[in-house]
Amino acid sequence: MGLNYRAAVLRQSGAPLTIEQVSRRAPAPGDVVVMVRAAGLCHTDLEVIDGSLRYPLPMILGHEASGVVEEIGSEVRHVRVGDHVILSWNPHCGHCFHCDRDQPILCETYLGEGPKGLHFDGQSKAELQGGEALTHLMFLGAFAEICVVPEQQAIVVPKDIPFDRSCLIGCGVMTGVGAALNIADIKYGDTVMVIGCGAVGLAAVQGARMAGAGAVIAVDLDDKKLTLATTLGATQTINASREDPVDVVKAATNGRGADVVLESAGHPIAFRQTTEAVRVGGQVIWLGKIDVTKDVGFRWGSLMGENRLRRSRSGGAGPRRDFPLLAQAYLDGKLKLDELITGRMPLDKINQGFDDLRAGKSIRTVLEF
Ligand code: CXF
Ligand code: ZN
Repeated sequence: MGLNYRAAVLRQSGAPLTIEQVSRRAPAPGDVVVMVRAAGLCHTDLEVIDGSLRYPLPMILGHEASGVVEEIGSEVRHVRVGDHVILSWNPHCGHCFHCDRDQPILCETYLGEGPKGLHFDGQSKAELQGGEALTHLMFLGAFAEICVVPEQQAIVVPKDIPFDRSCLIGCGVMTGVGAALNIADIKYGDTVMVIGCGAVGLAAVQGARMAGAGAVIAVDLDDKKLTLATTLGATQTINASREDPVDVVKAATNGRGADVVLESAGHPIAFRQTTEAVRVGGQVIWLGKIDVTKDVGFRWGSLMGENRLRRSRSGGAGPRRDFPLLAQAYLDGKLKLDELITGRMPLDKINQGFDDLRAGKSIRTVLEF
């Protein structure tokens, strides 16, 4: 493909994305040009569309994607033309305070530069007809036929995993599975509770089983999502509109509570339930998000049990280590991804896909290119 291609552009928050003809700029020596083949619609994109996450516009969103490498810059070493890659949304400089302490997710350089929507080199990699620069979400901007990304954000995976499945590993699946495998310390036979069965929660259910949990108790308000949780390995489900999840988990554990509670609902009530439902000495991992200016209330006594409380935004992802492992787990039948895809659509239907996500109708809608 040449320099011109189609992209979904956010020109104004609150307004629909517009499908536009855009062009890419020359890749830097460390860049990789990727032909995007599939991209998932994630809540974080929706937050930008709806305006609760603000970036300079016009912007190309999309940060959960996979594709084929079409071209590489002269300094690229780990990626070759023709490779199949999953895009990583965690650019990091490798030499700041937090990178030096093995916390690339907190990279200070990215936290400074990311909000500008330009790459570390200060460049935009795409422009509108007429030459106006576009910004890119998380240095990606994957709701486009082509994406120019730094080498570190193009992670090579086996060629036999289909793109519509591999793209999910880039965000939602990595966060959920990683919370169980990388963040929580799940012991064989543990009781793990997962609150919220969207894409991240359903991945967390699977991660808990992969980690050796004996019981996985899934909580949601939607019976369809709970049925899916059972398909993916939950041993018990709770519809929180009918039963109190804290009571049910206590009843299932001789009154103690769950060894590990993974939260992926992103609701103040769910956050509060985590510390009520965990046993003393247990672990709570918060994955969900609410408006960062809002408060969450906990009963002080629920925090007295020597619990480990941890927030994770990425499931402790080490993309070059974890993305190929998860792709292989899919190929080996140990990680289910097909079940997470509730819709497939072309780029020009993207606004419909986000309407479904906003209405809670979808787990993951995947754009296919
Ligand atoms: C999110 C996780 C929370 C911080 C912003 C990015 N990841 C992707 O959706
Ligand atoms: Zn995401």
